[in-house]
Amino acid sequence: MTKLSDVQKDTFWKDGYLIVENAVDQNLLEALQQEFNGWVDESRNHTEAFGEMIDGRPRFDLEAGHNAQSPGLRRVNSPVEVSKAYYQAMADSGVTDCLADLIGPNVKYHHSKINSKLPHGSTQVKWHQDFPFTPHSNDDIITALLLIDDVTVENGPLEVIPGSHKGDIHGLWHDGVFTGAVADKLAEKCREEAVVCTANAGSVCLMHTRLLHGSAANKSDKPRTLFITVYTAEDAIPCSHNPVPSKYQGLIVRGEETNKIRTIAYDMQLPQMPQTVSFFDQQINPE
Ligand SMILES: O=C(O)CCC(=O)C(=O)O
Repeated sequence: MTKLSDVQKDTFWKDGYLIVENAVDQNLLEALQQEFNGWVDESRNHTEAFGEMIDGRPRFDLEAGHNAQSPGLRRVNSPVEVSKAYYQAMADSGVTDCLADLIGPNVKYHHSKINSKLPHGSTQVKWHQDFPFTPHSNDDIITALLLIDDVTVENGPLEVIPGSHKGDIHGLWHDGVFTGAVADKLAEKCREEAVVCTANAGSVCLMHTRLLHGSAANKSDKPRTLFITVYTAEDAIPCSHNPVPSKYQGLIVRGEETNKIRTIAYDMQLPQMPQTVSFFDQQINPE
């Protein structure tokens, strides 16, 4: 099913991102919200990261200061493996239709996660591009950020640099250390030029894998939860390990399998695999 107009598609390729309202229907949105609230409640029974992904690392990540009264569930890895609602949003929803319109007809799933910023939490995301975390043979790769809560300027919205997907690939290694973030000087420039992406719950922000982006801490009384799914063209073949491995990696969500590989020219240093539950640790305590 076609979801995007020609104007929307042109905007995506020009700016490197596009916000689409009402990407999932109200019933699915409510199911996604309820599921996440259930996980937040469950996290009250834990004092450290819990659950298990297919590679043995924890599925649920807690931020510093988390406790039963004031839970700090900041990351759920691969929620599609433990929730029908999240699986549906990934595999067959308006979001999937948007992906087919942009990098289709043949589209496959790479990985997914939930990033949550609870009220007045400290979690922030430093400036980076996604491609150096997940290099592939070509860059027809989109990160779809589905808003589970309304996102405002106060609650830690995504910030982007329009058009930056057409520029260089910026390294995430500095002086031999993988920081998961661009160099400080570039980050400073990004903060000056940033465009803030706000929208209502149920909207999706579609972001090209080479777009520079980051986000600040949540300074508000409202949570900011995003369901983030990375999709690739079917002929984009991974060149490194999946940072969030999933039994569904490679699932064809639209179109068909062609068994072809398409390449573009670039060079970059391979990423460092996260040793702990999420890339937040790589950015905060680089090794
Ligand atoms: O959670 C956020 O605000 C940003 C997410 C992000 O940077 C990413 O998924 O690459």
